[in-house]
Amino acid sequence: MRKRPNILLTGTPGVGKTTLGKELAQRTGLTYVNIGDLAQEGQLYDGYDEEYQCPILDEDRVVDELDEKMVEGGQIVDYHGCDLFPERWFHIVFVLRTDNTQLYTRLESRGYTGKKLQDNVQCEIFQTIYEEAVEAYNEEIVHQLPSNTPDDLERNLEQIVQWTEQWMKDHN
Ligand code: DAT
Repeated sequence: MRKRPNILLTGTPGVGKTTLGKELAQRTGLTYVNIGDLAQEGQLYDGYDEEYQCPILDEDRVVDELDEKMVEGGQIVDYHGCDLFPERWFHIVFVLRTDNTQLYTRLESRGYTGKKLQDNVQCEIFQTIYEEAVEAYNEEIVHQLPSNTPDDLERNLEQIVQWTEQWMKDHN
């Protein structure tokens, strides 16, 4: 069977991971995996976070659930965190970045308010997820992508499609 790469799309909520990931799956034939949806379907939770009013992910069960697919390859994983996954899973990691004002508007229209809204915008300002990514993976495979406009989206898609095609040529 042809070898295919695993790609991690990460970044603060609202930066555009889902939008990019789904379109990328269409264009490459790789499989899009949304960790939030996977956790919900399998109820892969371990308690409830009262402060943020959301269930807490059972990270070990998420990793167990996905491991077989990841070993096979060809997965595009979307999650707003990255240090819970085994380093060996990913061939490349993209951290999407969005300007603060833009992100604020996107999260507000998603219904985020108060502390949840502020903390998420602050997470982007402090580049928390980017730092998490360079700690968790070889810095050489971690790339930041601007994700502010539809032009950014198109450029990111083209770049990742090209990278994927090259990876498949090199590994098959
Ligand atoms: P995430 O999956 O990171 O939470 P999303 O894909 O749901 O983000 O996108 C959040 C919102 O922003 C959604 O309304 C689509 C919009 N969006 C995503 N990428 C964009 C881009 N490059 N330019 C403009 N809007 C974008």
